[in-house]
Amino acid sequence: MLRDAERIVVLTGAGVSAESGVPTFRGDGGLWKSYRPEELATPEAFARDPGLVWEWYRWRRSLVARCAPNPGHHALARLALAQPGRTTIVTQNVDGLHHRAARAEARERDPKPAFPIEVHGAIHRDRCSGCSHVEDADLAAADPADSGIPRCARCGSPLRPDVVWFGEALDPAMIGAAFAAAEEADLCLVVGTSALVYPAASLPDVTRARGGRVVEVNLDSTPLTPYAWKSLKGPSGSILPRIVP
Ligand code: BJW
Ligand code: ZN
Repeated sequence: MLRDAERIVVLTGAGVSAESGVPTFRGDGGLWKSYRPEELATPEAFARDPGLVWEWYRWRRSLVARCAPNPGHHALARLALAQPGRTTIVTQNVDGLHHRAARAEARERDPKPAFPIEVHGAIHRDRCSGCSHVEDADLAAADPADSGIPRCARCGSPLRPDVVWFGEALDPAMIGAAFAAAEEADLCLVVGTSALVYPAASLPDVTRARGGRVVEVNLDSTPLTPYAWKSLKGPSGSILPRIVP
Protein backbone atom coordinates (compact mmCIF):
# COMPACT_ATOMS: atom_id res chain seq x y z
CA MET A 1 0.00 0.00 0.00
CA LEU A 2 2.84 2.40 0.77
CA ARG A 3 4.29 1.67 -2.65
CA ASP A 4 1.01 1.97 -4.55
CA ALA A 5 -0.78 4.82 -2.76
CA GLU A 6 -1.12 8.01 -4.77
CA ARG A 7 -1.21 10.34 -1.79
CA ILE A 8 -0.15 9.53 1.75
CA VAL A 9 -0.76 11.50 4.91
CA VAL A 10 1.19 10.46 8.00
CA LEU A 11 -0.01 11.53 11.46
CA THR A 12 2.53 11.10 14.21
CA GLY A 13 2.41 11.48 17.99
CA ALA A 14 4.70 11.16 20.97
CA GLY A 15 5.17 7.39 20.45
CA VAL A 16 7.31 7.96 17.34
CA SER A 17 9.85 9.78 19.53
CA ALA A 18 9.67 7.39 22.50
CA GLU A 19 12.58 5.31 21.20
CA SER A 20 14.63 8.52 20.97
CA GLY A 21 14.16 8.94 24.71
CA VAL A 22 11.43 11.61 24.61
CA PRO A 23 8.74 10.64 27.15
CA THR A 24 5.16 10.26 25.91
CA PHE A 25 2.33 12.19 27.58
CA ARG A 26 0.05 9.37 28.66
CA GLY A 27 0.77 5.89 29.96
CA ASP A 28 3.86 4.61 31.78
CA GLY A 29 6.58 7.20 32.21
CA GLY A 30 4.29 9.91 30.86
CA LEU A 31 4.14 11.92 34.05
CA TRP A 32 6.45 14.69 35.22
CA LYS A 33 6.55 15.12 39.02
CA SER A 34 3.11 13.42 39.10
CA TYR A 35 1.42 16.11 36.98
CA ARG A 36 -0.79 15.05 34.08
CA PRO A 37 -0.25 16.98 30.79
CA GLU A 38 -3.82 18.31 31.08
CA GLU A 39 -2.71 20.08 34.30
CA LEU A 40 0.35 21.77 32.75
CA ALA A 41 -0.36 22.28 29.05
CA THR A 42 -3.08 24.88 29.55
CA PRO A 43 -3.24 28.69 29.56
CA GLU A 44 -4.85 28.45 33.02
CA ALA A 45 -1.84 26.55 34.42
CA PHE A 46 0.49 29.18 32.95
CA ALA A 47 -1.57 32.02 34.43
CA ARG A 48 -1.66 30.29 37.84
CA ASP A 49 1.96 29.18 38.08
CA PRO A 50 4.15 30.17 35.10
CA GLY A 51 7.31 29.12 36.97
CA LEU A 52 6.05 25.54 37.28
CA VAL A 53 5.09 25.38 33.60
CA TRP A 54 8.49 26.81 32.61
CA GLU A 55 10.23 24.25 34.82
CA TRP A 56 8.42 21.45 32.91
CA TYR A 57 9.34 22.93 29.53
CA ARG A 58 12.97 23.53 30.52
CA TRP A 59 13.18 19.89 31.63
CA ARG A 60 11.73 18.79 28.28
CA ARG A 61 13.97 21.18 26.30
CA SER A 62 17.11 19.86 27.97
CA LEU A 63 15.93 16.31 27.25
CA VAL A 64 15.18 17.00 23.58
CA ALA A 65 18.59 18.68 23.20
CA ARG A 66 20.18 15.35 24.11
CA CYS A 67 17.95 13.19 21.85
CA ALA A 68 18.38 12.21 18.22
CA PRO A 69 15.91 11.01 15.58
CA ASN A 70 15.41 7.22 15.59
CA PRO A 71 14.98 4.78 12.65
CA GLY A 72 11.22 5.53 12.61
CA HIS A 73 11.78 9.26 11.93
CA HIS A 74 14.39 8.36 9.32
CA ALA A 75 12.08 5.91 7.52
CA LEU A 76 9.30 8.52 7.33
CA ALA A 77 11.76 11.10 6.00
CA ARG A 78 12.89 8.66 3.28
CA LEU A 79 9.25 7.97 2.37
CA ALA A 80 8.54 11.70 1.97
CA LEU A 81 11.76 12.39 0.04
CA ALA A 82 11.38 9.46 -2.37
CA GLN A 83 8.62 11.28 -4.31
CA PRO A 84 8.29 14.91 -3.21
CA GLY A 85 4.64 15.98 -2.97
CA ARG A 86 3.24 12.46 -2.47
CA THR A 87 3.59 12.24 1.30
CA THR A 88 2.65 14.86 3.88
CA ILE A 89 3.85 14.33 7.43
CA VAL A 90 1.64 15.91 10.09
CA THR A 91 3.02 15.77 13.61
CA GLN A 92 1.57 16.60 17.00
CA ASN A 93 5.10 16.53 18.38
CA VAL A 94 6.96 19.70 19.28
CA ASP A 95 10.41 18.07 19.52
CA GLY A 96 11.74 18.87 16.01
CA LEU A 97 13.00 15.31 15.44
CA HIS A 98 11.19 14.91 12.09
CA HIS A 99 13.03 18.03 10.84
CA ARG A 100 16.36 16.66 11.95
CA ALA A 101 15.73 13.29 10.24
CA ALA A 102 14.64 15.13 7.06
CA ARG A 103 17.87 17.13 6.93
CA ALA A 104 19.98 14.02 7.54
CA GLU A 105 18.17 11.90 4.92
CA ALA A 106 18.07 14.66 2.28
CA ARG A 107 21.86 14.96 2.12
CA GLU A 108 22.38 17.13 -0.99
CA ARG A 109 18.66 17.21 -1.84
CA ASP A 110 15.99 19.64 -0.62
CA PRO A 111 14.79 18.43 2.82
CA LYS A 112 11.53 20.43 2.73
CA PRO A 113 9.28 17.65 1.32
CA ALA A 114 10.01 15.71 4.53
CA PHE A 115 9.44 18.64 6.90
CA PRO A 116 6.30 17.99 8.93
CA ILE A 117 3.32 20.24 9.53
CA GLU A 118 3.74 20.85 13.29
CA VAL A 119 0.15 21.36 14.37
CA HIS A 120 1.00 21.79 18.09
CA GLY A 121 3.95 24.16 17.56
CA ALA A 122 7.63 23.76 18.42
CA ILE A 123 9.37 23.56 21.78
CA HIS A 124 12.52 25.32 20.51
CA ARG A 125 10.68 28.63 20.07
CA ASP A 126 9.60 31.24 22.64
CA ARG A 127 6.52 33.39 22.00
CA CYS A 128 5.68 36.60 23.81
CA SER A 129 2.36 36.40 25.67
CA GLY A 130 1.95 40.15 25.10
CA CYS A 131 3.13 41.16 21.61
CA SER A 132 3.29 37.60 20.10
CA HIS A 133 6.89 38.09 18.95
CA VAL A 134 8.45 34.66 18.25
CA GLU A 135 12.11 33.80 18.75
CA ASP A 136 14.31 30.69 18.70
CA ALA A 137 15.56 29.47 22.06
CA ASP A 138 18.73 27.53 22.82
CA LEU A 139 17.52 24.07 23.90
CA ALA A 140 20.91 22.97 25.19
CA ALA A 141 21.06 26.00 27.52
CA ALA A 142 17.78 25.10 29.27
CA ASP A 143 18.36 24.45 32.98
CA PRO A 144 15.65 22.17 34.43
CA ALA A 145 16.30 23.54 37.93
CA ASP A 146 15.50 27.11 36.81
CA SER A 147 11.86 28.09 37.44
CA GLY A 148 12.29 31.73 36.43
CA ILE A 149 9.94 33.41 33.97
CA PRO A 150 11.74 34.81 30.91
CA ARG A 151 10.51 38.17 29.60
CA CYS A 152 10.14 39.67 26.13
CA ALA A 153 13.00 41.98 25.13
CA ARG A 154 10.53 44.12 23.14
CA CYS A 155 7.61 44.63 25.54
CA GLY A 156 8.57 43.02 28.86
CA SER A 157 5.63 40.58 28.95
CA PRO A 158 6.23 36.98 30.04
CA LEU A 159 7.49 34.67 27.31
CA ARG A 160 5.93 31.23 26.83
CA PRO A 161 6.89 28.23 24.70
CA ASP A 162 5.49 28.54 21.15
CA VAL A 163 3.24 25.49 21.49
CA VAL A 164 -0.52 24.89 21.47
CA TRP A 165 -2.12 24.24 24.84
CA PHE A 166 -5.55 22.73 25.59
CA GLY A 167 -8.32 25.17 24.79
CA GLU A 168 -6.11 27.18 22.42
CA ALA A 169 -6.76 27.35 18.69
CA LEU A 170 -4.33 25.62 16.34
CA ASP A 171 -2.79 27.79 13.61
CA PRO A 172 -5.59 27.83 10.99
CA ALA A 173 -3.13 27.62 8.06
CA MET A 174 -1.36 24.60 9.58
CA ILE A 175 -4.42 22.61 10.58
CA GLY A 176 -6.05 23.60 7.28
CA ALA A 177 -3.11 22.19 5.32
CA ALA A 178 -3.24 19.02 7.45
CA PHE A 179 -6.94 18.51 6.74
CA ALA A 180 -6.41 19.17 3.02
CA ALA A 181 -3.69 16.49 2.95
CA ALA A 182 -5.96 14.04 4.81
CA GLU A 183 -8.76 14.69 2.30
CA GLU A 184 -6.53 14.05 -0.69
CA ALA A 185 -4.87 10.95 0.77
CA ASP A 186 -5.81 7.40 -0.16
CA LEU A 187 -3.68 6.19 2.76
CA CYS A 188 -3.42 7.64 6.25
CA LEU A 189 -0.58 6.19 8.31
CA VAL A 190 -1.07 6.90 12.01
CA VAL A 191 2.02 6.40 14.15
CA GLY A 192 2.48 6.51 17.92
CA THR A 193 -0.49 8.59 18.97
CA SER A 194 -3.19 7.79 21.50
CA ALA A 195 -5.59 9.54 19.07
CA LEU A 196 -7.32 11.26 21.98
CA VAL A 197 -6.51 14.90 21.30
CA TYR A 198 -8.58 16.86 18.81
CA PRO A 199 -8.67 18.19 16.16
CA ALA A 200 -5.56 16.16 15.15
CA ALA A 201 -7.27 12.88 16.09
CA SER A 202 -9.94 13.43 13.45
CA LEU A 203 -7.50 13.49 10.49
CA PRO A 204 -7.76 9.70 9.91
CA ASP A 205 -11.58 10.00 9.88
CA VAL A 206 -11.29 12.52 7.06
CA THR A 207 -9.23 10.12 4.91
CA ARG A 208 -11.61 7.27 5.71
CA ALA A 209 -14.70 9.34 4.89
CA ARG A 210 -13.23 9.97 1.43
CA GLY A 211 -12.71 6.25 0.84
CA GLY A 212 -9.05 6.04 1.88
CA ARG A 213 -7.52 3.49 4.21
CA VAL A 214 -6.07 3.96 7.68
CA VAL A 215 -3.08 1.98 8.88
CA GLU A 216 -1.97 2.32 12.48
CA VAL A 217 1.44 1.65 14.04
CA ASN A 218 1.31 1.61 17.84
CA LEU A 219 2.39 -0.47 20.83
CA ASP A 220 -1.22 -0.54 22.05
CA SER A 221 -4.79 -0.30 20.85
CA THR A 222 -6.32 3.16 20.51
CA PRO A 223 -9.84 4.45 19.79
CA LEU A 224 -8.78 4.29 16.13
CA THR A 225 -7.85 0.60 16.12
CA PRO A 226 -11.37 -0.75 15.39
CA TYR A 227 -11.59 1.50 12.32
CA ALA A 228 -8.09 0.89 11.00
CA TRP A 229 -7.75 -1.22 7.87
CA LYS A 230 -4.64 -2.67 9.47
CA SER A 231 -3.16 -2.21 12.92
CA LEU A 232 0.54 -2.99 13.26
CA LYS A 233 1.34 -3.57 16.93
CA GLY A 234 4.90 -2.81 17.95
CA PRO A 235 7.55 -0.11 18.24
CA SER A 236 7.54 2.32 15.33
CA GLY A 237 11.36 2.45 15.31
CA SER A 238 11.39 -1.20 14.21
CA ILE A 239 8.17 -1.38 12.17
CA LEU A 240 8.57 1.73 9.99
CA PRO A 241 12.00 0.84 8.54
CA ARG A 242 10.56 -2.57 7.63
CA ILE A 243 7.46 -1.27 5.81
CA VAL A 244 8.84 1.81 4.06
CA PRO A 245 9.91 0.61 0.62
C1 BJW B 1 4.35 3.93 20.70
C2 BJW B 1 5.64 3.77 21.13
C3 BJW B 1 6.52 3.25 20.20
C4 BJW B 1 4.62 4.58 22.75
N1 BJW B 1 6.09 2.93 18.98
N2 BJW B 1 3.94 3.60 19.48
C5 BJW B 1 -13.51 17.24 20.24
C6 BJW B 1 -13.90 16.30 21.16
C7 BJW B 1 -13.45 16.35 22.47
C8 BJW B 1 -12.59 17.35 22.90
C9 BJW B 1 -12.20 18.30 22.00
C10 BJW B 1 -12.65 18.25 20.70
N3 BJW B 1 -12.08 19.27 20.01
C11 BJW B 1 -11.29 19.97 20.86
C12 BJW B 1 -11.34 19.41 22.09
C13 BJW B 1 -10.61 19.87 23.32
C14 BJW B 1 -9.16 19.45 23.34
C15 BJW B 1 -9.11 17.93 23.32
O1 BJW B 1 -8.81 17.30 22.34
N4 BJW B 1 -9.33 17.30 24.47
C16 BJW B 1 -9.27 15.84 24.57
C17 BJW B 1 -8.22 15.44 25.59
C18 BJW B 1 -10.62 15.30 24.89
N5 BJW B 1 -8.41 20.01 22.24
C19 BJW B 1 -7.90 21.24 22.29
O2 BJW B 1 -8.06 21.95 23.28
C20 BJW B 1 -7.14 21.77 21.09
N6 BJW B 1 -7.62 23.06 20.78
C21 BJW B 1 -8.82 23.26 20.21
O3 BJW B 1 -9.53 22.38 19.82
O4 BJW B 1 -9.15 24.59 20.14
C22 BJW B 1 -10.45 24.95 19.70
C23 BJW B 1 -10.50 26.46 19.65
C24 BJW B 1 -10.95 27.08 18.52
C25 BJW B 1 -10.99 28.47 18.47
C26 BJW B 1 -10.57 29.23 19.57
C27 BJW B 1 -10.11 28.60 20.70
C28 BJW B 1 -10.06 27.21 20.75
C29 BJW B 1 -5.65 21.94 21.41
C30 BJW B 1 -4.98 20.68 21.75
C31 BJW B 1 -3.52 20.98 22.15
C32 BJW B 1 -2.81 19.75 22.69
N7 BJW B 1 -1.58 20.16 23.27
C33 BJW B 1 -0.62 19.14 23.73
C34 BJW B 1 0.59 19.91 24.33
C35 BJW B 1 1.44 20.50 23.19
C36 BJW B 1 2.62 21.22 23.69
C37 BJW B 1 3.61 20.33 24.39
O5 BJW B 1 4.07 19.32 23.83
O6 BJW B 1 3.95 20.68 25.50
O7 BJW B 1 -0.21 18.32 22.65
S1 BJW B 1 -1.30 18.00 24.90
C38 BJW B 1 -0.41 16.60 24.31
O8 BJW B 1 -1.30 15.63 23.70
C39 BJW B 1 0.45 17.13 23.15
C40 BJW B 1 0.36 16.00 22.17
O9 BJW B 1 0.71 16.48 20.88
C41 BJW B 1 -1.06 15.56 22.29
C42 BJW B 1 -1.31 14.16 21.77
O10 BJW B 1 -0.60 13.20 22.48
P1 BJW B 1 0.05 11.96 21.72
O11 BJW B 1 1.09 12.43 20.79
O12 BJW B 1 -1.03 11.13 21.15
O13 BJW B 1 0.81 11.23 22.92
P2 BJW B 1 0.27 10.16 23.98
O14 BJW B 1 1.24 10.13 25.09
O15 BJW B 1 -1.15 10.43 24.34
O16 BJW B 1 0.27 8.78 23.21
C43 BJW B 1 1.46 8.12 22.82
C44 BJW B 1 1.08 6.89 22.02
O17 BJW B 1 2.25 6.31 21.50
C45 BJW B 1 0.37 5.81 22.84
O18 BJW B 1 -0.76 5.35 22.10
C46 BJW B 1 1.41 4.70 22.97
O19 BJW B 1 0.85 3.40 22.98
C47 BJW B 1 2.23 4.92 21.73
N8 BJW B 1 3.62 4.50 21.81
N9 BJW B 1 5.72 4.21 22.48
C48 BJW B 1 4.76 3.12 18.69
N10 BJW B 1 7.82 3.03 20.54
ZN1 ZN C 1 6.56 41.09 23.66
